[in-house]
Amino acid sequence: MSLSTEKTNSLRESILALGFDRVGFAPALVVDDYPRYQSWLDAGYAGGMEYMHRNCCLREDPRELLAEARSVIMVSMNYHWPSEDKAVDERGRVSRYARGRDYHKVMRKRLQNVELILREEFGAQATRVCVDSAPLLERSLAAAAGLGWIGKNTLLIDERLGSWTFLAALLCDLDLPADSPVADRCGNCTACLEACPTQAFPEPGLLDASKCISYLTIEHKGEIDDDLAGQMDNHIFGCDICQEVCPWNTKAPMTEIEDFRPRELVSTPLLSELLQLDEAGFLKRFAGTPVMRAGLDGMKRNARIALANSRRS
Ligand code: B12
Repeated sequence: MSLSTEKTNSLRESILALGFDRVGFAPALVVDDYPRYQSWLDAGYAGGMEYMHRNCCLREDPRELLAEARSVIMVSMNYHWPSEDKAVDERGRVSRYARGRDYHKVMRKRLQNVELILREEFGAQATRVCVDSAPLLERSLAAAAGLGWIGKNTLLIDERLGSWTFLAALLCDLDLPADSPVADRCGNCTACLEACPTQAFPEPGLLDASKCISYLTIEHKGEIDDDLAGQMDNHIFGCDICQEVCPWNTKAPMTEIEDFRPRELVSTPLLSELLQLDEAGFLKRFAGTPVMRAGLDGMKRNARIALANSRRS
């Protein structure tokens, strides 16, 4: 079913009114970038993220997730809060996206409200909410839906919001008019590629996740090679370096979403305190935030590395 222009505009407005910063539509068709994904896997750049290999072909076409899908509604949300200066006093640094309430929960709830509106007011009969964990190439789809361009650091960059955004998708059986992609505005800038302490970008727009501090601190299981650990400074969960140096992020507005307000005990914890935590203490401090993903053992490993790095410098 296709919608009139008037109806389409009213749908966009309803979605933005639910607290999303941007919305765009892409057709639910084969994703052009899929071969890039396949070669990324083949090159071993997914490191130990076995789940990226599992069901990998589902990412080729959103209709693998919802057979009736005709359109993909892509949304983004700004999570940019002012950040403290580089942490001192043997404190660790948690990346900005993980300092407040888990975005999976925040976005899913809001998209479920969009889902209701689509069904009740716009006649959709088949819908599916996808926040991060579904096998969907969110950045490719967001770029196709005109939400920004894919930068050399592989992040989706929005001219107004920079890259401090979360992405999510809602698949539906309505025929929505596709938005146009925006032009790549990275130009000759290579700040992100040069700033990466572990040289995790073999080329612009390509990330070797097995070297990325974000991967090492969040997804990697077991010990971390000394060479890489020595470059991790005090990053104990995720890394923002390739975003912090991006000129498009210097003027990015702050978010007004209270859920993303950094929690004091989460953002820059004392490393010695982390090393003392038991499961109950870990839960008390990090429940409801993305940090839960690393688990207590992962966070203690990261804290040990950060402490060793701070004592060496
Ligand atoms: C696995 C994963 C990771 C891995 C691997 C990251 C990576 N670059 O692949 C690790 C753990 C390292 C990671 C780190 C981070 N992640 Co992450 N991650 C994902 C996840 C689950 C899948 C990404 C994926 O498929 N990677 C495989 C590669 C090959 O795909 P890709 O980078 O998306 O690239 C595709 C397209 O962008 C396109 N493409 C890429 N470059 C170019 C260039 C050109 C010219 C063209 C034409 C196309 C093109 O082709 C690729 C194949 O389709 C997505 C959620 C999702 N379902 O998509 C979140 C996601 C990408 N992550 C996100 C975030 C916030 C982060 C971190 C900032 C967190 C942090 N602070 O530590 C870092 C950023 C590191 C970085 N520079 O990417 C956000 C990004 C939001 C945004 N504005 O871009 C996402 C979308 C989650 C979300 N729902 O908001 N992540």
